[in-house]
Order: sequence, then structure tokens, then C-alpha cells
Amino acid sequence: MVNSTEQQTLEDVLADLPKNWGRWGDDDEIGCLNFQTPETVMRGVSEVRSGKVFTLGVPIGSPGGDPVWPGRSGAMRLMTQDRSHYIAGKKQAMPGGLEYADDYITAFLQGSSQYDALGHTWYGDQIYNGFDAGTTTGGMEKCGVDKLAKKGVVGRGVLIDIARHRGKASLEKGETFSHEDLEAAAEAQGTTIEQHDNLLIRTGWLKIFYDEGPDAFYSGQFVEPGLTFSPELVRWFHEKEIVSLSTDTIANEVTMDSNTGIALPLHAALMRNLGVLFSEILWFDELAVDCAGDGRWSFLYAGAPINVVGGTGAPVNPIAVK
Ligand code: UVW
Repeated sequence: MVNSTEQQTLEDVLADLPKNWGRWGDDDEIGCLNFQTPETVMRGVSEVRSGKVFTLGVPIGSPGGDPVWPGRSGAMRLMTQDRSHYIAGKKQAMPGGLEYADDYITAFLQGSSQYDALGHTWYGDQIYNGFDAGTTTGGMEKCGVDKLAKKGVVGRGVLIDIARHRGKASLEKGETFSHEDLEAAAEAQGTTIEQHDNLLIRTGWLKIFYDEGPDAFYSGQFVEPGLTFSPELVRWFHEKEIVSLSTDTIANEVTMDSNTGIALPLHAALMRNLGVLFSEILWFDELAVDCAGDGRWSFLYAGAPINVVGGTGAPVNPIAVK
């Protein structure tokens, strides 16, 4: 338990826990994505039964705003030309009469459904695989999201609906769950979390943003519900060799670990030390309803972040095929 006078550090808490540094060589920048092979992709393909497709990305640039980590802002989309430009005589149709509309967005690369690059977070001056944290300066020289984009993430996906398991529309602020809760929910759902899976967890948290609005979502202290740190949980991820972790929250874990007083310890233990891919701000509601309907919670999962050179993360609209 935390000593109330002394702040524990990630160095203390994670010292004896597993790391995958060097496992795939000193140059590796894709971590647990190395577990993805033609065989694991085909294991995902073998889950397809009906051809039903679910897209898991949230809207980008919604008029009501997009859910983002406090301090970031949602995407802004701006038109550079549209029909009004032709009417005003500012643009001429192309030879033959073709006209077109154009726009651009300004957006945090972490500000919508996205994959984090493996170098996105660190402690102790080193990012994943021991690269110097200085390599993040001015752009991700190492472990940028482009490295993940080139390979893409494809394989068996399994959805664990913790909110449904607990009989709630949404988990509450700061509500936690462990790997044991994931296993219990999987058993209740009649599914299994397997080696090399892409693990999707539904908490219902983003529903609050979309159903009740940003004021309700951000009211009071920002403490999302989510997975909570324990040494056993880190070992469970290590043994399961989970490729990617995706949730319908902004940061994939409870914001503040109440036992240690450490913020976002799983970004350190799982992403930085094990190389587990993090994908955040996803939408699982329609998929969850369908899974509850047919009792099948596993599917082919496919997601590739857009290929932003040196990016700390990048948007993705993953697809589940049942
Ligand atoms: C932070 O970087 C704080 O969180 P996220 O991984 O959600 O972008």
C-alpha cells in the first residue's frame, strides 16, 4: 500500500516485473506486434461466420466536440473550398465542368480513436526497448506510430463487456477491474481470452460523453474507470502475450492507481515495458449488442493506424468481422 508521505515511483513499483526489451532484437520498435504471424492472422480469419462488419472508430470533428484527454482539444475540420466558392466566382469549374470540395483537419494525433506509438509514454529516460527518451524530441525517431502502421494489426479479437457483466450501462468514475475480472467476465460470456489475442474491453464510459454531453463527462476530477495495476496483471499480460489492448475510454486504464498513487501505471508496465499496443477512444456498443445476441464474442479484428511519419499516435477506424 502507498505510504501516505512518500510518492512511489514507476521505477520502484515495476522493478521486478517482466519486460520484453531485447526479445525481438535491440532494434525492435513494434513490441507485441511481433506476436502477429500469418498463423495468428488466420486464427482471426477462422472466427468469421456471418460476414457482419462493425467499425469501431468514433466520429472525428463532431459539431458537439470529441472526447479527448483533458488538455487536448478535439479535431477541427475546415473547408478550403466548396460550392459557394464557385457561386462567388472564386473558383472555376475544370474543363468539362467538374467542380470539387476540399477540406483539412487540425487534430491531436491522440485526439480520436487511435493507436498510441510504443514510444508515446516513458519513465526513467527510456522508451520501449531501452531507446533514449531523447529520441522523441521533434518527432519519434524510434517507436513512432509509422512502425505500427506499416505492419497493421490483424488477428483474433475478443470483446469483454465489463459494463454488461456488472449489470451497468457504464462503469462509474474511478471504477476498477483486474485481469481476474476479465477472466470471470469472459467465462460468463462463454468465451476465452487466448494467447496472442487483440483484447477489446467495453466499459460504457464514452456513452456518458455522447449521451449526457461534455459537461457531464468532464465534471469533477477526471478519473476514468479502467484496468488497475497489480504485479499479477502485468504477468498475466506477459504470459498471454496480448498483441493489443483497446477500450472505450480515453486512456485504457484507471487514471490514478489508488494503491500506489501513480498515474497511468499500465502505460508504463504494459506499453513501455512489454510493448503491448494501446488503442483508445473506441466504440463497441453495436458490436457488444450483436455479441450478446448471438453469444459469440470473438471475431476477426483488423486495425492499422494511419501512417504518420514520426507520430506519437495516429487515428484508426478498426474493423471487427463476425
Ligand atoms: C496520455 O498520453 C496521457 O494518454 P493517452 O495514452 O490516452 O493518449
